[in-house]
Amino acid sequence: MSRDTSKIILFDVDGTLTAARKVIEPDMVTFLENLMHKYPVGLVGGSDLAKIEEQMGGRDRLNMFDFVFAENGLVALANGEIIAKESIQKFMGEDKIQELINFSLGYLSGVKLPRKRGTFIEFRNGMLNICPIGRSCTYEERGEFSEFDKQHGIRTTMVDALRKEFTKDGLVFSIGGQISIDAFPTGWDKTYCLRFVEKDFKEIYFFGDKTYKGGNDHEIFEDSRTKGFTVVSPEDTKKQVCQLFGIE
Ligand code: M1P
Repeated sequence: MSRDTSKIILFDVDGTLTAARKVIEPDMVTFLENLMHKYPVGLVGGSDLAKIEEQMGGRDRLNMFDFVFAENGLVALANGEIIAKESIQKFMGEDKIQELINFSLGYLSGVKLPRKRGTFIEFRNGMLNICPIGRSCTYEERGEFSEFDKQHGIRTTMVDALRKEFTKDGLVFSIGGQISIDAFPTGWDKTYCLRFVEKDFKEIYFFGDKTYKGGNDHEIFEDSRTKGFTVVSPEDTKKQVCQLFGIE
């Protein structure tokens, strides 16, 4: 059976193909393998490449996708090969980066939480990931923070403070997952990855769970180049894709 290469289907990772920061389930792998016999498929994650690789169950699994866009596409792979990499360090310069890091650490030093762990700022290729509880928390502690955050708006309040301070410098702040805030230059949201596919595909489908304003799927979901779909879980993703593409 030949593939319909006029279309590409892009998927967010956390909450769309997997549970938050969890490894993909075997039935989802089978589903995607079958889908890839029919259409090109790509991943668009906010996380860095190492985390997406881990969630897909290893490098071989990752390489089966036509495209993998880590950090919103700032690290871009086609058929397992890196085709582009963008650097926030180059874009912002050392002084501004330190200003952002110092402000964030200063802000977090005044925040009391049920628990704090380590790695409050993760420096990636194309973004800084700011995490009030610290990225080295356990899965249980992650869940606990997420509930606390829902009640106390820790991240939304911090995003307001960051926006007040750094919007003038062309930085945006987005709540992508359960425990952290992504910081990157304007335009380096998930729409960034579209430059790698817009010329070759007539239709670009996108499925994501955080498509609401402020969520990290919002911009690509709304973009005129994509047909965007909101899902509520990996199960819902399968259901919607099957309905849309007439798959049994
Ligand atoms: O779902 C994408 C997000 O995944 C992680 O978020 P958290 O650890 O907060 O659940 C991070 O890698 C984040 O950068 C990313 O947007």
